[in-house]
Amino acid sequence: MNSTLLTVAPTGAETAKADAPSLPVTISELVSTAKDCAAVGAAVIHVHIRDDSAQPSLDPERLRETVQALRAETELIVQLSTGGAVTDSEADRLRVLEAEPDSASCSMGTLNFGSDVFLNRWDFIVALHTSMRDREIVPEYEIFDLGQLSALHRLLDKHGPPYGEHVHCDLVMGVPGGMPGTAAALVAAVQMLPAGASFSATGVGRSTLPVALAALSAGGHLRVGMEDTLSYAPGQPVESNAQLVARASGLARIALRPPMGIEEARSMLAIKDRRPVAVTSAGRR
Ligand code: KMH
Ligand code: ZN
Repeated sequence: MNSTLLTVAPTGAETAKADAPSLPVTISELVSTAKDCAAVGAAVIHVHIRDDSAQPSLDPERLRETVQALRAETELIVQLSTGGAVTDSEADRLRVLEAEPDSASCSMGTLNFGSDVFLNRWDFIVALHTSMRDREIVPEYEIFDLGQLSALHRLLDKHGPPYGEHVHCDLVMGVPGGMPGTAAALVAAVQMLPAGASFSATGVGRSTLPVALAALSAGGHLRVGMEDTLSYAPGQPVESNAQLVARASGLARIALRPPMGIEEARSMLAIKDRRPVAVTSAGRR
């Protein structure tokens, strides 16, 4: 792999706007963040939305509007979170797919999430996987712990490949309750990936840089953003999502695996093209 897929996760469901004023919570803040991040190398945006009071939301209408706005204003691959917040119901999380994103997350198991529980029952995982395939949405399998890779093998063996047939995982490391954000844990996870799968990695909090460096050296891709870390360096709060994407782009260039272009990312992940048709001087896109 000679380029690096960069995903930005700009918002998440856990941080309060009051604690991080640059957290994008409105559709226009999300679009503006998305443009800034695309300009410095992001190809995918992993989206959680907020309501009018900046609280996490899975409101179907707002999800649809958000997907449409990001698609209209950027070329980014739009990935909606089906993880939502730990308090969201399975029904609401499944309904996220009705907003017709390009991609959606599919968390591969239940884990302690700080002092909460992030519940992902087996039958719910199967429902997400099969509903995404029916709707031609590409899943990103979120892996928080090694056992969840066993669950992924079982899912693919019993229920077949995802839409587009390519398997892409995101190793979410350093969650209190999940696998640690270390090079050793990353190598163990990579060894358990299904054959032919690609992976990105995300180190939560202080594990952001160790995980990014380990992922690059293991041939993986990167996810960064304010969903995962609010500290750029000790004593230095993150200023913006684009600051984190720019740093990841720099690391990828140092590794001689520069940021992957959006078209290459669409092809690697086998994304269905839902963008409005653009006619350019070179013809139809
Ligand atoms: N907010 C976490 C409980 C996902 O986006 O799919 C779940 C999460 C994973 O962020
Ligand atoms: Zn998320």
